[in-house]
Amino acid sequence: MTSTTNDTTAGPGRPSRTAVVTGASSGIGEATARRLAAEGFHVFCAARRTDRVQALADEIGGTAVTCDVTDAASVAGLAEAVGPRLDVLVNNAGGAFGSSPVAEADADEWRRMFDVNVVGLMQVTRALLPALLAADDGAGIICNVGSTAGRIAYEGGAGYTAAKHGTQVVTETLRLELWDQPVRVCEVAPGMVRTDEFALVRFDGDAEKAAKVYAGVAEPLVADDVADAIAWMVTRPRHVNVDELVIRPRAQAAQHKVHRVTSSD
Ligand code: 8X3
Repeated sequence: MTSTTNDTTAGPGRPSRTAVVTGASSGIGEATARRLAAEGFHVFCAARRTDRVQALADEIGGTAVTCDVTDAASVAGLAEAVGPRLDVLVNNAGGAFGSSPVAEADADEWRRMFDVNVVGLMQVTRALLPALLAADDGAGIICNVGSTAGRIAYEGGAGYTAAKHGTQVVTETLRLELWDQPVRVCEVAPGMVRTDEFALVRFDGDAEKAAKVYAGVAEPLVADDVADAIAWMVTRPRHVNVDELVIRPRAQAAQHKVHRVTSSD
């Protein structure tokens, strides 16, 4: 784990509110880090790709932390970099790997999905909870980035939907377990969001397959839309807990009901 900051000192010059965003190297994580910085947070930008989080942290005046959420030692390093107090944790690191039907599923892909979407989220939460409980005025908040895939099933999606159902259930469990503690627990569950990497990673770099996910959809959500929702959720007054927020593009009424305009229409 390495961390570098543009401003390591507390006090004048350093914003009083702090946020950690995991998976900050691209997509929703990157957009959320930018947005929270614009809202006045000092953002710890955590991800495996050092060059990317460093460039982002340099740009937004935050702290870059090289961190693999699936690795306990790496997560311990993140907690060390953050220190004793934290206001906001956005557990965004996650992803989909593969789209095979269950009958042809790859166990390693499934393990990777459970590892990053569920175990990683748990490890980061466990490590940073003491700091969140020490946030000023009991205003600490955890926002887990789930998915509409955590609410339904679809063919070829079982490994990912099972993992994202896991994200949802862990969030709910955590809220029950922390009911009397000064910290809030919420989940944002996005539907179709067009990012540079999500579909490309899922289809192992196959750009044609990835493009088909968004084919004919004039306006899928973009990462900034989700960042906007997250920023709203984590900046509510401290007595307000937005349990879960499902956000989709207008064109997507459900996973299987997407309005697509193709050239043959
Ligand atoms: C992404 C939503 O529809 O690709 O989390 O499963 S979907």
